[in-house]
Amino acid sequence: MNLEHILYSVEDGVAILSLNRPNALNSFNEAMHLEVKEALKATASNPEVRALLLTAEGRGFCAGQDLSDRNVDPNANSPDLGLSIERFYNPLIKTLQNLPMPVICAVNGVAAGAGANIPLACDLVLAACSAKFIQAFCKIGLVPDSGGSWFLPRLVGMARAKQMALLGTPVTAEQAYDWGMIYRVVDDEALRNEALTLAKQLATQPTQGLALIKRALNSSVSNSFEEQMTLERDLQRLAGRTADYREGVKAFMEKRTPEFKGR
Ligand code: T3D
Repeated sequence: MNLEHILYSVEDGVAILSLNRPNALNSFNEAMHLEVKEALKATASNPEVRALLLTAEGRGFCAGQDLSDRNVDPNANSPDLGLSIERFYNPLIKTLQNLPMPVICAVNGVAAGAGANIPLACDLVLAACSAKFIQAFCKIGLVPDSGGSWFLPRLVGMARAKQMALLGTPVTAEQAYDWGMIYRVVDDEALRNEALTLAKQLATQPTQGLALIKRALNSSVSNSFEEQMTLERDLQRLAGRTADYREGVKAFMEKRTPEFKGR
């Protein structure tokens, strides 16, 4: 991979993808979108990778769309932002949601616009004490995208979702934790290590089982009770066919630690 705007490596079963345009607060231009897409494709197709850590370089996590690419001549035709959402942001969010492994997000600083909503599509979000989540869209006449208008009311309730989306009020990491938006708040200096340790630990677990858990919980948000019970049956059937399930039961019976292979 020829990468200029992100860093990507694989370590102990964990793919580490770090946004790397710190001077523009890691905002997305088209080139960064394409590199992230390629890295996620490599992650999904590498059998050695059993967890993804998404984070960023510098003092911020991500400021959403790079607005310098949108600063057009007032007399020119308006850019088709729907196309940008369809080509880049929606596929990114769907890929993170559907990746068959845990996705850990380490929010290392300010997260604004699409950058505030990308973490909400991840499975476990750790945020640095100094991080802030800002639904900045309302400040420039746009609407929350990248799944924000779907995730936020479900995570924090309609009143807080509207507060964030209509007022653009920054939400601190502590508030985000109290409101159920994220998993943990971590000291700034400890964030990367804590997130990587968690990702590495998850990479030793029954990957297919975890992927099925993720599918079950994500689907529950829009499924009826009946649909969910049927899905649980179907997913359990798949889980029961994995080698890791057999190993888990065998190890339990033999009173030893299981050695999961992610198969
Ligand atoms: O267009 C489409 O494709 C549709 C999809 C849209 C998705 C979206 O995400 S729309 C929302 C876009 N994002 C924003 O509106 C956020 C804009 N940024 C901010 O409001 C603030 O920068 C922050 C609240 C995030 C952080 O504030 P602060 O005071 O900590 O930092 P700063 O000084 O504003 O920014 C630092 C630098 O990053 C600065 O550059 P400079 O002056 O040092 O050369 C600033 O211009 C740059 N920067 C920050 N955000 C963006 C950006 N450059 C380009 N695009 C940005 N979004």
